[in-house]
Amino acid sequence: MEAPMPELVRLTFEQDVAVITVDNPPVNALSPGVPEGIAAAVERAVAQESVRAIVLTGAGKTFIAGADIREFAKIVSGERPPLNLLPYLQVIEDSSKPVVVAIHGSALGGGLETALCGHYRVMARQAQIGQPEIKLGLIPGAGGTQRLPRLAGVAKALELCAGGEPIRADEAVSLGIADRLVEGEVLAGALAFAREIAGAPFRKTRERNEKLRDADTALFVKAKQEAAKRMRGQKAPLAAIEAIAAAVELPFAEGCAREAELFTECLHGTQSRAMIHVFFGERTVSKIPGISTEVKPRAIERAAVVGAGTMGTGIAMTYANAGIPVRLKETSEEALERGMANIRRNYAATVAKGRLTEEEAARRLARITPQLDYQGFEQADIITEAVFESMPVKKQVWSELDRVAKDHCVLATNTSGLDIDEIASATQRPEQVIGNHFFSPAHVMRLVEIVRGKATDDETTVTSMALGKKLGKISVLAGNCRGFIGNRMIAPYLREAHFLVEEGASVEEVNDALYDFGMAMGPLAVDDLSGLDISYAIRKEFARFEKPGVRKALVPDLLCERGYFGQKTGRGWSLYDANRRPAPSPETAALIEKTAREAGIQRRSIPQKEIVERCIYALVNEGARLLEEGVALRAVDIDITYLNGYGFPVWRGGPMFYADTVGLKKVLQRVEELKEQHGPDLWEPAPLLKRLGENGGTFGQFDRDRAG
Ligand code: 3H9
Repeated sequence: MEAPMPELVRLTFEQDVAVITVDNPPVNALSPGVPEGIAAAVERAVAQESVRAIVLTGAGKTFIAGADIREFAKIVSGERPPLNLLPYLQVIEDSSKPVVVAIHGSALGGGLETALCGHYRVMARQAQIGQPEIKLGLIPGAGGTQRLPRLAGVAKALELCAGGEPIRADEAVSLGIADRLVEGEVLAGALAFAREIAGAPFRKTRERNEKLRDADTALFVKAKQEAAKRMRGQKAPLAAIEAIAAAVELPFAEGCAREAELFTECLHGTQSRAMIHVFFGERTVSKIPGISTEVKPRAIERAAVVGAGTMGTGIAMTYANAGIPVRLKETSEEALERGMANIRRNYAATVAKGRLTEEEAARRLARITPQLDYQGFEQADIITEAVFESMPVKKQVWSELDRVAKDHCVLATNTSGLDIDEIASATQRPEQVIGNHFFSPAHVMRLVEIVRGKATDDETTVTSMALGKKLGKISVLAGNCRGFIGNRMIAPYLREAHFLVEEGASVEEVNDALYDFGMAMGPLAVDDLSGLDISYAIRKEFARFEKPGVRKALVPDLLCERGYFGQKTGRGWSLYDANRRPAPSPETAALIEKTAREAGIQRRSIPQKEIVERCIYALVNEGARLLEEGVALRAVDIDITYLNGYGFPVWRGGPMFYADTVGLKKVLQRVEELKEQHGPDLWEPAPLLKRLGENGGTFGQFDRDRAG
């Protein structure tokens, strides 16, 4: 008796065409049983005499979104055997009856590799295909690097496999990856196509070698250079390029073997573990424990923003870009015009770069209504206040807004660290007040910290989180404390960078050490970019929290007193030319040396390793405190904050994940040493770090335990 077909894959018949449907919600991943099911279904369809062609499709809203990412950790730990999809997929390619793959939604990673084994592909207009494995620190491991260049050509395959970005159906057709664009229902289009080609000769993708001949060495050299620049520090893009080189140089089977070797190397590396952690982390941060699923987000159809400075204009553009009409208020004609000019300049630059059509830019601009009064604010579903970062100013604005905002309006304050509860106290409805900490430039940066005050109600929280998604942002929920997650952690990180230069490291050594670690910019370069005057103002605002007698960096205030605010004044920690290119500043170096000497700080040459450890472990130690206090819900929330708002390298997984890879015992030991050297006020290990470090724990395990 024949074994029953796994339910994950169904075989049905539409007269002379067999239809194989993968049904593995939510995204039809190639979980155990799916590849086997597809191969078995193909064999059964081939054996059925009346069948002239086969259509392979996905149930629900997508084709196959790839291998099951949840399986990878089990393979690495040895709990599951290595994944070898090739033999199953080859059954599709070896079918004696033509296989037409019907793609709607996404065909990504192993999903595209499955599709490439079909003899034809038809795509819905909105569908996308891609090899995004490098975003998981992996390379295509089921023949993608071997078959894709045979269909798309080597140059395009390099771009897709080493760049990771998906492409749309029309491009897939023009490249020869897909054969037809289907308007309307994709399965109907695929059935019609199958009947057209049934009976005609067809070819196996692995035998289509013509396009491999276009390749030359220069193409690979250029691809490697680009990958090294755009994805600095990442191993997978280079491995993907090497695997495509194997497609050109070796016969198909040997090329596949090389691909498998490279895939396995990546899979067992730390980078892929880190990037898979990030993939799931980006989805985890939207889940808020303790809020019932009954609480639904309110619709946000109209927005209003107060303040047309850098943040306010960026936030207004963010709403406009997401299709939400927005009123933008300023107090003077001049400030309003400056803000609108900034917005127009931004859109014009995006059009000039070819990233937006002129028509679309005009539509977005038209969604922004500049004004000097509160007209129309009573209709807004959310009001975002983005005025100057000063408590009295914000409270004044909120007392006015409270009078004009409608019932159930989300009252969002854009602050990078002020007390949300105090701001909320200026209104009669603190339960509707929430922090929305956007990062500059707000229309570009992905991160928004959503800050819950003590009175903020669940509906406001859920609405803010859902809105973040609609705006194309990653929203991380934070508790209300000075600096929230991101800026509270950045304070000790920058503190160490400042101390290090005073102790003898040069500005360039500090910047280079962290840049080489993988940070998008060195800490002092970030300081210069964001403006030394900004941190100066924050230091003054929070001076009352400082503990007397604790060491403070001396040079940052001195730079500000000289009017050296960083890039905007052409000098700060470094010197900047008209194009904002940095050069060492002898004057700053002399100021640092003199200040340190006068303060009796012993100067020495500082190894790169110490620079990195002091800055990064300062982050980790503060992160551990935030976790224990509940300001951050999970360690992964801290990681996602740092990756998307602070330029932490994605391939290290975020500061807390990185600390886990170093080993918390080791991190703790080093923090204890630093405490010996610099005192407990600066380096007292966070109790959580101490506990985990002493008991062999990890932040990852802490998250799992907290989740229950
Ligand atoms: C690969 O294929 C390697 C191969 O070369 C073969 C090697 C041998 N597996 O994103 P969403 C979950 S590597 C497991 O919110 P959307 C996701 O976690 C893979 N789970 O939906 C979430 O779960 P939850 C290459 C997956 O509509 C739920 O599905 N492929 C997978 O916004 C919904 O996801 C990729 O990298 C998966 N492959 O976006 C594609 N995919 O509800 C990865 C998703 O519990 N996936 N989940 O939080 C995506 O890019 C998006 O999910 C997609 C849909 C665009 C498909």
